[in-house]
Amino acid sequence: LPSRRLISHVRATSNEEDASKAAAATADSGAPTIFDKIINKEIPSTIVYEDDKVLAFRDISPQAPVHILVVPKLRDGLTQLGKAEERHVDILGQLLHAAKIVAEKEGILDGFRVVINNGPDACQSVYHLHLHVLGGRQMKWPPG
Ligand code: TR5
Repeated sequence: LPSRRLISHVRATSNEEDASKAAAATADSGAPTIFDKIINKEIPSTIVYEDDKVLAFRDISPQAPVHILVVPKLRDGLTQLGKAEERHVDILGQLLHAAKIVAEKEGILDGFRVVINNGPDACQSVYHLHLHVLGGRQMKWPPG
């Protein structure tokens, strides 16, 4: 037991934030997510862009001055990118196009990053496919 405690201590101090995110990351259960409520407007969000297929809203915990999530309104099995199939090709393109529209609206076309976290090892926490659009500051490379 003491050694187990030591290991968790080492992890926490090497990168506390990553470790807590990884610990909070869950597997894909296919259960409805909080994004359904945001899409249905049962929970308020700051919407930046909307069309019949896509919704873009500000992340509640922004990691950059601009941090917007772009989601398909209909999840259709796309809990994560790793579940993408041929039938999703159109919506995948629409999501990327919406990311560009969002970047343009936010005035960050000179430099922005689009991120998809896929699965527990990438710290995915919400199992409804979403693109993170990040910008408004110098982005670092490589991402962690
Ligand atoms: O970790 P992944 O890639 O799955 O990204 C999920 C993102 O959803 C995180 O960046 C969270 O900060 C964000 N998130 C989580 C909630 C939430 C949200 N963004 C806007 N509004 C939110 N509400 C109302 N509730 C959340 N639980």
